[in-house]
Amino acid sequence: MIDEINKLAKEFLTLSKDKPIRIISHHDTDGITSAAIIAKTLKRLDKKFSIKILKNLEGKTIKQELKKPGILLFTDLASNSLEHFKETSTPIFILDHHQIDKDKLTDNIRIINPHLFNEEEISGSGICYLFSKAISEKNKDLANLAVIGMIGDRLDKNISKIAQQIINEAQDLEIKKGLQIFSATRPLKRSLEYSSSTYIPGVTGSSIGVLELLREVNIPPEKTLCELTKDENQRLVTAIMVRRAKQRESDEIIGNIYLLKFFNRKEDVRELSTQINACSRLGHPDIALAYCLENSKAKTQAENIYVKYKQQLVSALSLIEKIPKVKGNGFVILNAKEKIKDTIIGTVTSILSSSMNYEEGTILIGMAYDKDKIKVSARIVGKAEKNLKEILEKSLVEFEAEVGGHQAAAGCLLKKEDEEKFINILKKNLEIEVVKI
Ligand SMILES: [Mn+2]
Repeated sequence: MIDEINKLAKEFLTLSKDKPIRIISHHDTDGITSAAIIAKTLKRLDKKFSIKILKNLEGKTIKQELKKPGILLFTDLASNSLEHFKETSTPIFILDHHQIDKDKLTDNIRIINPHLFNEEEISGSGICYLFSKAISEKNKDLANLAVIGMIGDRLDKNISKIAQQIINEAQDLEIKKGLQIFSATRPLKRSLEYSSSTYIPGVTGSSIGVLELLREVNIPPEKTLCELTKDENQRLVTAIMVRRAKQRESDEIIGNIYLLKFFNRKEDVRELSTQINACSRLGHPDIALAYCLENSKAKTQAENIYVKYKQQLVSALSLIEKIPKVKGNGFVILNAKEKIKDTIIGTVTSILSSSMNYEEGTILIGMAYDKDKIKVSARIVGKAEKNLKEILEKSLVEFEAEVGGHQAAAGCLLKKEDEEKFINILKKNLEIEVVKI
């Protein structure tokens, strides 16, 4: 794959000579860091470029983009949209890691996707970094951004060889074992309350519960996870394990903590990644991008948005418990309608899937309105033995909607008028899925 990247980088430089470059990237942390890596690379070459960040890449957007002059470079998306490039002869560059339909590849598409090389998993930002390094070794400092993107896509559970190499090349990165509660560099009274990655019953989302827990283990609420003594850390781990006693064993509460110097302060990479994601999802991809490019005004803005995001998340979590649910054998449909923002319904459903409220194997379907559309997010509790993407695809045959994601986490955007009909079909398909197993 590396040889192919080198070749592609050369071609890119030749073909983009004297031409404006238009970068189109995905709106999650991996997509934003991908765009940031390319932006820095092109800036160093003194090239003209523009950046567009998209929630999802639609056929009509591609059509419009193809009419404009210049070179198109897609990062962290487009592998799923190859059919829209067949009517053009313009060279298209794609750096992506999403599922790809090889049959739809045409000669004008120049693409790097690990699935084409039978490579192990690597993030979009990781591929962009390798591309950038192929252009110049001087871009090695951009490995930090690739690490943030990798954590954003949660690829740190199973680190491939290439990903490990990128980690090794990152500067000022420190990795240590610890509780999977972020941020490890902020006061525990905050990080425990918002710890959506490790769900603690009675503590996550409850400031009173947090203070009770800290009093019980005799740890000052202002201390950060990184500042704890060995004893304090052990007491905290034990207390959390007790509260999670009923939890499934598959969830691990101890893991690697990535600390990276950002704006001259040591930061928890999971928090950076969540901040970038929050900014972008709440409608400010421009701020997210500028933040990655270490613009100090963007830093203040990003922090303010993040505070709002955390508040929204905590209130959405308590709200979702109260809305009426459609419960079936092995599945729960949570239709929040207009009560929860479409931008956070996926995160809320993810957090619920790691809480102990549902049995292992339960399929959770979160739904929320997005103007005249409905955002649907499917998650599974525990290990995924069912293919959520397939289930959604099967349920959407009659509708105009494209399914994104993969086996364990999938989603789509549906027309509001199809709400009832979709729920009925989905219910039937979920029942069938349960019978199958
Ligand atoms: Mn990605």
